[in-house]
Order: sequence, then C-alpha cells, then structure tokens
Amino acid sequence: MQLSEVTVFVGFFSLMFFDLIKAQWNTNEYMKREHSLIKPYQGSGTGILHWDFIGSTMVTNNYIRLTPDLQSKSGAIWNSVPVSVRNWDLQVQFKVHGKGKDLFGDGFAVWYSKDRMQPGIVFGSTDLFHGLAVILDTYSNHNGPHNHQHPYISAMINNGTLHYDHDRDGTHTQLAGCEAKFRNVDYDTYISVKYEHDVLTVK
Ligand SMILES: [Ca+2]
Repeated sequence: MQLSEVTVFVGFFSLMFFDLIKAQWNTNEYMKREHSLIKPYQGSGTGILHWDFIGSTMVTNNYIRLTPDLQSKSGAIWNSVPVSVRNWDLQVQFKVHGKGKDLFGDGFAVWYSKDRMQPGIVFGSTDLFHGLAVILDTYSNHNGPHNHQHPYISAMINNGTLHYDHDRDGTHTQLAGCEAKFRNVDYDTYISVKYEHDVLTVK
C-alpha cells in the first residue's frame, strides 16, 4: 500500500442514527489539530474548521449526528486537510442507537481515502474507492456465504478496481474482520485505527 504517497482524507459515514462524539488523530503521541474533531464542534460560525459535512449530517456543540433514525438517510463528515504523515493513529468515539429494537441502518465507515465528499453506495462514499475503509456493518445482508454475526467490523483496501458487495457484506474483499457489539448500548464505543510501519491495527 502506497497511501503515504497520495493525498488522502479522513471521513466518517453512516446510514443510521450515529453520534460522533469525539475523533482524534495522533502521530507519535502528538495530536494533529488539523485532523482532529474537538468540542465544541460548532463555534460562532456555522462550519467546523478543517472539516466538511454533507447529507443528513448535523453538528451541535457536543456531538455530530451523521443520520437521524429514519430510513434512507446518509451523511458524512470529511477532513479537508490532506494527510502527509506515513505512520498514524486515530480514535473515534461513537454511539449507534435508535428507537428500533435491533435493526436500524446499514452501518458506517472510517475512511482513509482519496475520494473525498463523493456520496455513494458504500457506506456513504463511492464504490471503487482509493484507500482504506474500516467498515462497521450493522446490517446482515447475508445473501452469500459467511458465518459471522453483526455488527461486524472489517477493513478493506482498494486501488479503485474492487467493488464492495453488500450482498456478501463485503466478506470477499475484506482484509480481516471481527464481530463487535456496539449497537444500542448505553455507553460510547471507541475504535482505534493505527497504521504504523506498514501494519494496520484496528481495536
Ligand atoms: Ca451489511
């Protein structure tokens, strides 16, 4: 993967009621302000410095909601500053909740991609993307063979030639994945994505 040599952006996307409470980007223990979302998100102006949002995304002082608890909604928030460091480490604090008992939304993804602000069918961004997607899939389409439960977290790398297949929940293009129970829980969930010395670690 040659991500350090291209211009990449960070984005978050969801098709569900999702609150992004905090997102931080660390490089060698040094937080990069231009890649971080820090409270209060909304200052005196209407925008967020270094971040752009589209679709149903709503920003308040305390949280960023990608989508409301309604059908067929999508939203995204993208960092507007290209990433120039080779090794990086980011954390996202989030909550996935709604009025439904169990099923709501398709999921969301943390994007490290060249294809910024391009709404599409793959968790709010474009198919045939360039870069990395860490996908938090909450809906089991499961029309093909796989035996994991949902929610399911997986990583996918693309050079613009691979299609994400929702019918198979992306399993044939994933690098790896695991189940994680983050839907409709009372507490916030944290995900850590680290890319260091060509090794990707998601916790
Ligand atoms: Ca799915």
